[in-house]
Amino acid sequence: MARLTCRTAGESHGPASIALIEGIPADLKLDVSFINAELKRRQGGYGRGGRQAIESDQVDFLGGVRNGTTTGAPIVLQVINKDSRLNDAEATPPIHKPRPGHADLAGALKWLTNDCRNTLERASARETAARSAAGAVARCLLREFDIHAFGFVSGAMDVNADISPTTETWKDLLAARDDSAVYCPDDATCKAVIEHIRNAKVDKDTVGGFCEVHVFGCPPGLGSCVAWQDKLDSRLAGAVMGIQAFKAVEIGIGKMCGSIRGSQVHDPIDYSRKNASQSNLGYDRPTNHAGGIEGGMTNGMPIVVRGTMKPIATLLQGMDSVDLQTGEPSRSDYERSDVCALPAASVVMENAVGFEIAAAFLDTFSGATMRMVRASYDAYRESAKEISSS
Ligand code: EPS
Repeated sequence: MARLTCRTAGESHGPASIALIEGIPADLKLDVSFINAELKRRQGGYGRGGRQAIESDQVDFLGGVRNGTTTGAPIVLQVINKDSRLNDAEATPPIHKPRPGHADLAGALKWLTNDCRNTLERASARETAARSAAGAVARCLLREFDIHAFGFVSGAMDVNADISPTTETWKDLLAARDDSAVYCPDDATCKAVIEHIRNAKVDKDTVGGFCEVHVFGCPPGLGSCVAWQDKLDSRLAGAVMGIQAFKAVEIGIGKMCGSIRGSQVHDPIDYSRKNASQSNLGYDRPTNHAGGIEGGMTNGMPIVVRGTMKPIATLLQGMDSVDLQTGEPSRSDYERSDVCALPAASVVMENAVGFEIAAAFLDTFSGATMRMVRASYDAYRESAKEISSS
């Protein structure tokens, strides 16, 4: 079996955003309404610009899925772009004045051109439509094993709330998150984030912020300590850092580890056979500073990933830049954009994290069909029972 992988293709104003997924076993029933609900959520959130009024994202499967069930072949999916105009030169004119913080200048230097259009079309966060759909496909597999990813916005600017959902509380927080204009389950934080976005808009500026994803129900041992490439934290960091505009990723308490002593950082170990869950097998930890990962492997506690998104690079007020045609100073070009896409980014992150967890799950419990994956998982659980009762 090929490792679970995903590649995407497509430009922001091309015909579609596409994903090619390999490694999903046969006979997984896809919950298309769940996938489409994730796409809808990704389009929303306070701070979005005019583009989302044009699009109504829905997933189409072009390969690897028959009657809603995977066949074991590579899956190709697309999300159609209604605002498709890339072959109309007037509607997608050249961009000569790169926006600081966007891929514009680095792309112009890489492909040796003074037109940033091709770069910005591919670098655009429109790509995350396909990536979110791919993540939601992988999460259909995780849900079969009662593994759930829960993502939300935790703050922006001077606000970074400690929301800390637990295995017991996260489902209650879900409704609050989905009712919130910025996908934040904490009302005070939500109001503060909205205020920051509103003020930035008035000032023709942009804001970024903080998102978190918590994963509940993972068995222990996903990932590996034997090769750095297979460490789950390394894979998660790569996946989250690969989301447009993300500048930092932390697992558990993250960089705070450097500020406090070992006795305060590390999570003590308890054992109680009667409290065993599918995740912890009875080994409980009163704290979860490690974010559910030790030695690159899940340790039975919920996985906690934190991401920081920079402010969007397209500023209505522009920024100091240079006209690549003349070399003269100029304000950067303005393309229609969002003031803040942080809520959307939390949805992308939830699905990107879900995808990596599914990849690590299938590395451990592999099989050509869902039945084989289930058998492998059940065999592990049976053996685990013997170990903990011996
Ligand atoms: C983006 C610019 C905007 C965003 C886009 C990302 O698009 P447009 O130039 O068409 O207004 O809306 O994000 C999406 C289209 C999306 O679906 O998330 C950019 O430059 O990165």
